[in-house]
Amino acid sequence: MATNRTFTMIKPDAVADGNIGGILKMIEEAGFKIIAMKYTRLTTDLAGKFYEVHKERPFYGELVEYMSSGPIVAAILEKDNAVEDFRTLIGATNPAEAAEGTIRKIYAKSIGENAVHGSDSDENAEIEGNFHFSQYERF
Ligand code: DAT
Ligand code: MG
Repeated sequence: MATNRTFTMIKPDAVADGNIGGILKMIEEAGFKIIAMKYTRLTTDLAGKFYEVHKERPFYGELVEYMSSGPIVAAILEKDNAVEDFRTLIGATNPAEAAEGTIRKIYAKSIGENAVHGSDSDENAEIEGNFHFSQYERF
Protein backbone atom coordinates (compact mmCIF):
# COMPACT_ATOMS: atom_id res chain seq x y z
CA MET A 1 0.00 0.00 0.00
CA ALA A 2 1.37 3.38 -1.05
CA THR A 3 1.25 5.43 2.15
CA ASN A 4 3.00 8.32 0.41
CA ARG A 5 0.21 9.03 -2.08
CA THR A 6 -3.11 10.78 -2.01
CA PHE A 7 -5.80 11.66 -4.52
CA THR A 8 -7.35 15.09 -5.15
CA MET A 9 -9.90 16.79 -7.35
CA ILE A 10 -10.18 20.50 -8.01
CA LYS A 11 -13.97 20.76 -7.93
CA PRO A 12 -16.29 22.47 -10.45
CA ASP A 13 -16.67 25.75 -8.52
CA ALA A 14 -12.91 26.28 -8.29
CA VAL A 15 -12.41 25.41 -11.97
CA ALA A 16 -15.24 27.76 -13.02
CA ASP A 17 -13.76 30.57 -10.93
CA GLY A 18 -10.34 30.29 -12.59
CA ASN A 19 -8.58 28.86 -9.55
CA ILE A 20 -6.86 25.80 -11.06
CA GLY A 21 -3.51 27.59 -11.24
CA GLY A 22 -3.71 29.07 -7.75
CA ILE A 23 -4.61 25.74 -6.18
CA LEU A 24 -1.94 23.77 -8.08
CA LYS A 25 0.63 26.37 -7.02
CA MET A 26 -0.29 25.85 -3.34
CA ILE A 27 -0.11 22.07 -3.81
CA GLU A 28 3.34 22.18 -5.45
CA GLU A 29 4.70 24.73 -2.98
CA ALA A 30 3.61 22.43 -0.13
CA GLY A 31 5.94 19.78 -1.55
CA PHE A 32 3.53 17.46 -3.34
CA LYS A 33 4.71 15.89 -6.59
CA ILE A 34 2.11 15.33 -9.33
CA ILE A 35 2.13 11.65 -10.33
CA ALA A 36 -0.97 11.74 -12.55
CA MET A 37 -3.32 14.51 -13.64
CA LYS A 38 -6.30 15.06 -15.96
CA TYR A 39 -8.92 17.66 -16.86
CA THR A 40 -12.21 15.82 -17.12
CA ARG A 41 -15.90 15.88 -16.23
CA LEU A 42 -17.77 13.32 -14.15
CA THR A 43 -21.12 12.04 -15.39
CA THR A 44 -23.82 11.80 -12.70
CA ASP A 45 -23.26 8.01 -12.73
CA LEU A 46 -19.52 8.39 -12.11
CA ALA A 47 -20.01 11.05 -9.42
CA GLY A 48 -22.59 8.79 -7.76
CA LYS A 49 -20.10 5.90 -7.72
CA PHE A 50 -17.22 8.03 -6.49
CA TYR A 51 -19.28 9.29 -3.52
CA GLU A 52 -21.16 6.02 -2.91
CA VAL A 53 -19.98 5.97 0.75
CA HIS A 54 -22.14 9.06 1.32
CA LYS A 55 -25.25 7.54 -0.29
CA GLU A 56 -27.32 7.63 2.90
CA ARG A 57 -26.39 11.19 3.80
CA PRO A 58 -28.95 13.95 3.15
CA PHE A 59 -26.64 15.92 0.88
CA TYR A 60 -25.79 13.00 -1.45
CA GLY A 61 -28.09 14.08 -4.33
CA GLU A 62 -26.83 17.65 -4.18
CA LEU A 63 -23.22 16.45 -4.01
CA VAL A 64 -23.58 14.21 -7.08
CA GLU A 65 -25.32 16.95 -9.05
CA TYR A 66 -22.67 19.49 -8.11
CA MET A 67 -19.68 17.22 -8.82
CA SER A 68 -21.02 16.47 -12.31
CA SER A 69 -21.99 20.09 -13.04
CA GLY A 70 -18.74 21.05 -14.78
CA PRO A 71 -15.15 20.02 -15.43
CA ILE A 72 -12.74 19.07 -12.66
CA VAL A 73 -9.01 18.44 -12.37
CA ALA A 74 -8.18 15.00 -10.91
CA ALA A 75 -4.68 14.18 -9.67
CA ILE A 76 -2.60 11.68 -7.74
CA LEU A 77 -0.07 13.39 -5.46
CA GLU A 78 3.05 12.08 -3.77
CA LYS A 79 4.76 13.21 -0.58
CA ASP A 80 5.77 11.66 2.74
CA ASN A 81 2.64 11.35 4.88
CA ALA A 82 0.59 12.44 1.85
CA VAL A 83 -2.97 11.77 3.06
CA GLU A 84 -2.64 13.56 6.39
CA ASP A 85 -0.50 16.43 5.10
CA PHE A 86 -2.89 17.06 2.22
CA ARG A 87 -5.91 17.13 4.56
CA THR A 88 -4.01 19.74 6.59
CA LEU A 89 -3.28 21.77 3.45
CA ILE A 90 -6.94 21.77 2.30
CA GLY A 91 -8.49 22.50 5.71
CA ALA A 92 -11.88 21.61 7.18
CA THR A 93 -14.81 20.52 5.00
CA ASN A 94 -16.70 23.67 5.94
CA PRO A 95 -14.61 26.70 4.86
CA ALA A 96 -16.06 28.69 7.76
CA GLU A 97 -14.16 26.28 10.04
CA ALA A 98 -11.03 25.92 7.88
CA ALA A 99 -7.73 27.23 9.26
CA GLU A 100 -6.18 30.41 7.83
CA GLY A 101 -4.00 29.79 4.81
CA THR A 102 -5.65 26.51 3.82
CA ILE A 103 -6.92 25.92 0.28
CA ARG A 104 -10.54 25.74 1.40
CA LYS A 105 -10.22 28.87 3.54
CA ILE A 106 -8.92 30.76 0.51
CA TYR A 107 -10.98 29.25 -2.31
CA ALA A 108 -14.08 27.41 -1.02
CA LYS A 109 -17.51 29.04 -1.21
CA SER A 110 -19.48 26.80 1.15
CA ILE A 111 -19.51 23.36 2.76
CA GLY A 112 -20.87 21.92 -0.48
CA GLU A 113 -18.87 23.93 -3.00
CA ASN A 114 -15.59 23.54 -1.19
CA ALA A 115 -13.02 23.79 -4.00
CA VAL A 116 -11.06 20.56 -3.48
CA HIS A 117 -11.30 16.90 -2.57
CA GLY A 118 -8.65 15.07 -0.55
CA SER A 119 -8.63 11.36 0.30
CA ASP A 120 -9.28 10.53 3.96
CA SER A 121 -7.13 7.36 4.22
CA ASP A 122 -4.37 5.47 2.41
CA GLU A 123 -6.91 2.83 1.43
CA ASN A 124 -9.28 5.39 -0.11
CA ALA A 125 -6.39 7.20 -1.81
CA GLU A 126 -5.58 3.96 -3.61
CA ILE A 127 -9.24 3.28 -4.54
CA GLU A 128 -9.85 6.86 -5.71
CA GLY A 129 -6.63 7.05 -7.74
CA ASN A 130 -7.55 3.77 -9.44
CA PHE A 131 -11.03 5.13 -10.16
CA HIS A 132 -9.55 7.87 -12.36
CA PHE A 133 -6.18 6.64 -13.64
CA SER A 134 -4.65 3.59 -15.31
CA GLN A 135 -1.06 2.51 -14.59
CA TYR A 136 -0.05 4.06 -17.95
CA GLU A 137 -1.12 7.55 -16.86
CA ARG A 138 1.21 7.70 -13.82
CA PHE A 139 4.70 9.16 -13.96
P1 DAT B 1 -14.39 15.98 2.96
O1 DAT B 1 -14.55 16.41 1.51
O2 DAT B 1 -13.78 17.06 3.80
O3 DAT B 1 -13.69 14.66 3.09
P2 DAT B 1 -16.85 14.53 3.54
O4 DAT B 1 -16.13 13.32 3.04
O5 DAT B 1 -17.50 14.48 4.87
O6 DAT B 1 -15.87 15.81 3.54
O7 DAT B 1 -17.97 14.95 2.49
C1 DAT B 1 -17.73 14.85 1.10
C2 DAT B 1 -18.25 16.09 0.43
O8 DAT B 1 -19.66 16.17 0.61
C3 DAT B 1 -17.72 17.41 1.00
O9 DAT B 1 -16.47 17.77 0.46
C4 DAT B 1 -18.80 18.38 0.60
C5 DAT B 1 -20.06 17.55 0.74
N1 DAT B 1 -20.67 17.74 2.06
C6 DAT B 1 -20.23 17.25 3.26
N2 DAT B 1 -21.02 17.62 4.28
C7 DAT B 1 -21.99 18.38 3.71
C8 DAT B 1 -23.13 19.09 4.23
N3 DAT B 1 -23.41 19.06 5.54
N4 DAT B 1 -23.90 19.78 3.35
C9 DAT B 1 -23.62 19.79 2.02
N5 DAT B 1 -22.57 19.15 1.47
C10 DAT B 1 -21.77 18.46 2.29
MG1 MG C 1 -14.22 12.78 2.50
